[in-house]
Amino acid sequence: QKCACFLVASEVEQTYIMIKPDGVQRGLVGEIISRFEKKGFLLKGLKLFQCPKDLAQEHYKDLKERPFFPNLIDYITSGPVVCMAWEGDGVVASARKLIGATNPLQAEPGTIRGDLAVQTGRNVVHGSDSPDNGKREIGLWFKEGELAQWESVQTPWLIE
Ligand code: IDP
Ligand code: MG
Repeated sequence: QKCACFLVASEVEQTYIMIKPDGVQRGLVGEIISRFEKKGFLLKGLKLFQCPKDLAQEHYKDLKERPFFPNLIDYITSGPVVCMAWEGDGVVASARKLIGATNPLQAEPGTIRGDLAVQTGRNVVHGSDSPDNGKREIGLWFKEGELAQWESVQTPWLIE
C-alpha cells in the first residue's frame, strides 16, 4: 500500500478553519473540532502550530489598513493555534454558518461564536470566506504532505 499523503488540489470544496489562541487557551479545542466532525465534513489536515508574524500578516493581508490590524496580528501570534482543513460540498458557507457572525454578541446561539465568545477581538475561530480563499489559506498554512488522503467509513451514511 502506497502512502497516499499529498497536498493535493482536491476537486471537492475545502475550507481552512483555525482555532485561535484564545480557543486553545480556554480549552475549547475538542468542542470546536467536534462541531465540524458531527456535522459530517471530512477532516483533511490538523496541527497545533505557533504562527509566525509574517504568516499572520499574509493571512490577514486584506485587513492591513484597518485600525485593529496590529492587535489582530498580536492576537493570532500570542499562542498556538489549531490549523485544520475540512472538505465537503458546500463546506465553506456551511462552516461560516457553524462559526457565526464576526461579533460574538451578534452571533446566533448554537453557533461557535454565539455559544463560546463575547468579543470580536477574541472570537475563537477563523473560517475561510470563499472556496478560492479556502484554497489560498490551506496553501499558506499547510506544507506538502501535511494533508491526508483518506475516506471516512461514514461517507455512505452521510451522502446518498
Ligand atoms: P471573520 O473572521 O468573521 O471572517 P473578518 O472581517 O474577516 O471576520 O475579520 C478577521 C478577524 O479580524 C476577525 O475574526 C476578528 O478576529 C478581527 N476583527 C475584525 N474586525 C475587528 C474589530 O473591529 N476589532 C477587533 N478585531 C476585529
Ligand atoms: Mg474573514
